[in-house]
Amino acid sequence: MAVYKEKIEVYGREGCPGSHSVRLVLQEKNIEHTFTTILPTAKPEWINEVSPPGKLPIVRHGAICIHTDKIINEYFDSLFPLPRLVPADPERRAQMHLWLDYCETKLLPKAVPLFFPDNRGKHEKALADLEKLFIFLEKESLGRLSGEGPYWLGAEMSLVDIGFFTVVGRVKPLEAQYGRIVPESCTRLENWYQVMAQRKSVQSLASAYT
Ligand SMILES: N[C@@H](CCC(=O)N[C@@H](CS)C(=O)NCC(=O)O)C(=O)O
Repeated sequence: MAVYKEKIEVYGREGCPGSHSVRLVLQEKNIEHTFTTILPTAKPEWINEVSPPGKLPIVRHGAICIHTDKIINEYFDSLFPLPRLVPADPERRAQMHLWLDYCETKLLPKAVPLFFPDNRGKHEKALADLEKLFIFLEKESLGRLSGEGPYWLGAEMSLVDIGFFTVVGRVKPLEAQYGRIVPESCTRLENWYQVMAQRKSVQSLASAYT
């Protein structure tokens, strides 16, 4: 892994999609970093000082301190441009942002009940909602954007793949428990998942985020 003058410290939590995405980006770019788990019950005061929303992940890079996964990931993409994860083309970049936002605001809240056994009463609704949502993504997102694929925006991987993988990559293994969650008709989504699951970055973090 490449080592840079100023060390990169990531503060987050295993199981947290934002922390997962930041770590995937650093793995993809082969950048040396440390990861420190911050538990909700033991949150140091400095977290609220550097991240006014008090949320994780947070990155310290020398004198710089940044929060919010999308901002952190774009920061790393500007700093360490290879492999490029933010498309150079403005239209592609806009699509990336639109779908990353959809992933965080629409997909993630529907999937969250499945991640917690305490929410058992909500599982049936979550599964029904996810079925509709995956069919929508297959047609309106991957169907329009991925072309010959295999990635969300086509031939090249981008932050949108990483964002969706932090959710879909956690939903798919739950099929062992619930049966099919991604409908059989969603062939693009299934292929995309299989390609992503084979990536070294994904495999190196698998035990912490499934
Ligand atoms: N994508 C957002 C998500 C932030 C978020 O909701 N993080 C959760 C953990 S996954 C959090 O820090 N919640 C408050 C806490 O745990 O104290 C970001 O990166 O800012």
